[in-house]
Amino acid sequence: MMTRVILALGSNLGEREDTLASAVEQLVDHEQVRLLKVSPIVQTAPVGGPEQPDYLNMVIEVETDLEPYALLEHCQVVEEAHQRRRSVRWGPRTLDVDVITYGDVVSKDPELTIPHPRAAQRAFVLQPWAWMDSAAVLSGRPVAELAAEADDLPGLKLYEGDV
Ligand code: A4P
Ligand code: MG
Repeated sequence: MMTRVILALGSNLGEREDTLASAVEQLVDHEQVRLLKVSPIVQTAPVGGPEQPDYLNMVIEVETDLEPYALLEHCQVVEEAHQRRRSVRWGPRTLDVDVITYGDVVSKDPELTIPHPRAAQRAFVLQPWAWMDSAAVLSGRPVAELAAEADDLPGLKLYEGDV
């Protein structure tokens, strides 16, 4: 049985746009993962953590029959393939891949909390998601409405490439 999943990607070090493109490619280059939708890329001011560069963020929707923990592990393999180093919490990174939703599954496990515990407050996840799917709902609320209420919305703009 295939489940629909939202994955969020973020990068604020290195060749951010290339990293996102290559990460999406690697995430869906798996027999058990199929790409359904891709959001626009947004440039976002960092939320939390130390002073750090702006992020590029995006989300994708995939369909998978990987179990949630196997999917998380796959995401972490892709992070590691992009020189992700875990040092400071909320610190700068070449690539972060978060599982935002996994079907209707709700899990409070700190190893894998679903829906992602901070997604409902973060425009850097919600706005690209709403642009990708205007009918999207998170925990019973329209994603577009949640995005409009998020504190970090003013720091977000559509990314149209470095000129
Ligand atoms: N984990 C639990 N639930 C999940 C989930 N749903 N998806 C665990 C992914 N991982 C989940 O993550 C730490 C642990 O969370 C993992 O071992 C996993 O088992 P991490 O990626 O190692 O560390 P992190 O990303 O620094 O921590 P965290 O708490 O996930 O950070 P956030 O909340 O994701 O914030 N500002 C902008 N503009 N754009 C960003 O993308 N990202 C962050 C990271 C902060 N500020 C940002 C952005
Ligand atoms: Mg993370």
